[in-house]
Amino acid sequence: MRTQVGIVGAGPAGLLLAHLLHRAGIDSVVLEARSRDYVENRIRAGVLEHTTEDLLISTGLGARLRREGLPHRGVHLRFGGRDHRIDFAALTGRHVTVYSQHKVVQDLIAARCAADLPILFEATDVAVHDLTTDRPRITFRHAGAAHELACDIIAGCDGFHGICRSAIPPGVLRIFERVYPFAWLGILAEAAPAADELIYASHDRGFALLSMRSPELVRLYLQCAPDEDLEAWSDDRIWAELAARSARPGFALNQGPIVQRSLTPMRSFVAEPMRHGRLFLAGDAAHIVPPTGAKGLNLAVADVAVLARGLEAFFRRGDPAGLDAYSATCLDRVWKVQRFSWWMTSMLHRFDSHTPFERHMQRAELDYLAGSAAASTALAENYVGLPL
Ligand code: RFL
Ligand code: PHB
Repeated sequence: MRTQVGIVGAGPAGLLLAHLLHRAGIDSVVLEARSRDYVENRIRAGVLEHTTEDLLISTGLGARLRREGLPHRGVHLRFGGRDHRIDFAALTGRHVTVYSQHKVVQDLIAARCAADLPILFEATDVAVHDLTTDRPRITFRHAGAAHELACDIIAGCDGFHGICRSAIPPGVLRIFERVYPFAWLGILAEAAPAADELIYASHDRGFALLSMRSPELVRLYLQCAPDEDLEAWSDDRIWAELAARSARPGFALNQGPIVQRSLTPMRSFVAEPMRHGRLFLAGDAAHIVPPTGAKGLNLAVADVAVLARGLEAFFRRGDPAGLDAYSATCLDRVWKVQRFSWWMTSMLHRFDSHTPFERHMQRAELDYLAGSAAASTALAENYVGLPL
């Protein structure tokens, strides 16, 4: 088997890259470890930056997004029993769109299948070889047989636990990492959102986030211990804790059946550079942000937008400049987004190690944000997305 770009991973990064390459007339093969059903129903992110939305719409993926995406023109920060709204539209002229990551994945898979392009689910024993030659290879097993895929370029879009980053020899990558001393317990519940925008609540008991997926489905998160036992959380305990942390006079959550629960560890992680020879890392394979800034999916999209441009120049004109600049171009954005995600996380969560002084600093930061148009604008322009 032979292709121009071998793509490992059918998450948003791998699938969108394949889509952008197809539009540029470049062949690719996507290899995915999981089943189609699994990747299409994996509940993850929910907030699209305006640049992500624009890219999806401008490349023909806007039909359902336009119908089902919920435009949000602001978010609420809730602390001290009060709300402060960050008005994205007034401060930046932009909005974000609430649209599930799994729908983005479904839309991309549908487009690839409609064009009859190769995507192999349940590929096992995937391994990458000869990365520093101009004929890198991917070996894998599929439907009971061993295969080899000869490529010009390999895109490692296989997420944080994939094989591509670890195929890079020791000593090449520099790793930067922070692991936070808490996780998020997330639920999906069949209930109407209590407000029409997201609420980020900072409370002495810990952080809570009230998000949504549709007018009938809410996505709610509670800060918890990193090794929290989900069994110890009855539905009643979850609702009581959410209510306590989001309390405000006149506010009540709508409850409904909890249809999914998960535990998300919180980590900031960057591997530099994002390239080794003919292997290019994109998305979570190269970096992880804590979800407080709603950035992971958007960062994956930004990476592959840069990579697709570089690959187009490389294959059309033999011009390697875009590929040579890929890592530095992406990392410039990655570090800004890391800063924002770290800052949101640090400002809004309860840290058991904090001294009373540090708690005052957190509260003063929130008060300053609430009272300053300059500080609110800084949050808003990062949240809606820095320019691509
Ligand atoms: P993915 O989505 O992890 O996809 C990688 C794919 O590679 C496959 N794979 C392999 N395939 C072949 N061979 C192997 N050896 C393989 N190993 C792995 C995997 O099965 C998978 O299909 O990475 P990608 O494409 O880089 O996309 C990144 C995003 O998924 C991630 O950053 C976001 O979900 C993060 N995130 C959020 N991002 C946002 O922009 N906005 C949000 O609101 C937001 N909320 C979240 C989030 C992530 C969360 N969790 C669960 C981590 C909320 C949560 C709770
Ligand atoms: C979500 O809806 O899943 C979501 C929203 C905002 C975040 C993180 C997750 O910051």
